[in-house]
This record gives sequence, C-alpha cells and structure tokens, in this order.
Amino acid sequence: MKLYGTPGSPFARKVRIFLEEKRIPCEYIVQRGRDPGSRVPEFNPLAKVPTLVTDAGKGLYDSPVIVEYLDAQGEGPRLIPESFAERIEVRRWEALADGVTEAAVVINHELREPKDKQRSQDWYGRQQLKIDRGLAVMEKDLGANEFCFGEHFTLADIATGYALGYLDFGLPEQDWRTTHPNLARLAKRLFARKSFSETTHPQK
Ligand SMILES: N[C@@H](CCC(=O)N[C@@H](CS)C(=O)NCC(=O)O)C(=O)O
Repeated sequence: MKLYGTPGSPFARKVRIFLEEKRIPCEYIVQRGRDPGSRVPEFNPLAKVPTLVTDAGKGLYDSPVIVEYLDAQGEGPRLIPESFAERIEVRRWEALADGVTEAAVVINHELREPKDKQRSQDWYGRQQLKIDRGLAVMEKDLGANEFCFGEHFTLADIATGYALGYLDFGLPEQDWRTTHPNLARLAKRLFARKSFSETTHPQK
C-alpha cells in the first residue's frame, strides 16, 4: 500500500494518524498532485492528496473513503463503529472537523496572496464563522467526556485532533485553547499519542 501526501496537508495527516492507530504498514510518498512528474493524477483524477494506492494498484480518495477502507484492514481496533447510529455520529464528527479544517486551509492559503489579490472581509468572515461555530459545537458535544464519541478512541477523536493540530499550524494566532477548555484538554491527551506526535506538521 502507498500513501501520497504532503507534510502540510491536514487531510493526509488524518490518514497517517489512522494508519498508525491501525498499525498498518504503508509506504508514504511526499508528492503533490501538481508536482512535475507527479504520479498522483494517475491514481486520482482530482490530483489531490491524500491519495491511497492499494496493494492491487487501485487509487482511493478522498480521506473519508480512505479511512473507511483502512478500518477494514490491519490489526488495530475498529475506529469507525459498525452499528448504524454510532457510525453516523462518528462520521458527523469527522464531517465537522473536515469542514473546520477546510475553512482554516483556505484562510491560510488566501493570507499568503498579495494584499491587493486577497478576498473581501465578508469572505474571511464567512470562513471564520465555519471555524467558530464548528469549534463551539465540538466543545459542547465533547463536554467533560474523555472521548468525542462513546467510551473508546474513534475516528471522531482523530478528526477533532487533526483539525485542532492544523489550526495550530496554519492559523497559530487563533487562540482556541482559552475559549474551548474541553477541546484543549482533549488535544493535550491526543497530541501525546504516538500517532499524533509522529505526524506533526513541520515547524515554520
Ligand atoms: N476532501 C479532501 C480534501 C483534500 C485536499 O483538499 N487536499 C489538498 C491538500 S490539503 C490538495 O491536494 N489540494 C490540491 C488541489 O486542490 O488541487 C480529503 O478529505 O481528502
């Protein structure tokens, strides 16, 4: 199995955390879809990372599909519950974390544009609202619980953790810890796990 990703991609990190938790060996190839000679478009017509290539040579994308595939492999515990109601709840956490992260990614990319080419304040405000409202719901739903969903570590914790990790990396000026003490407590525990500490985004 091969995973194409980049060190700065939060969605690739999500898959790398998942692989480590499931103890699945996988070759990690650092390559963007638009790099000259990149093999990513061969396996994913959208030319995005993460892209997983199975041992049978099939390209899988995007990250929700990849983690669904990986959960059926390896020796580690199931990270996506099998029961329908629980599965939907865990996947909702994932969708929320993915959405918060997407908003953080586009803000981060936009801020690198020259000032005169940047989007309007309205646009920034709309993206920021996705982050603010998303974190508020996560904070409330987590409450005093140890895990985001149920009594065990699941994809919901991975998703929340990678989203918070990306905020630290991509928008470090956003002080989400002070305003979200439940998430801060969760992040401290998650970031100490091997799967998180071995996949951190590069220092800037
Ligand atoms: N929904 C996708 C998002 C993947 C994504 O946006 N990847 C970015 C890197 S973080 C990318 O490859 N962008 C290149 C492009 O859009 O052409 C997933 O969860 O895998």
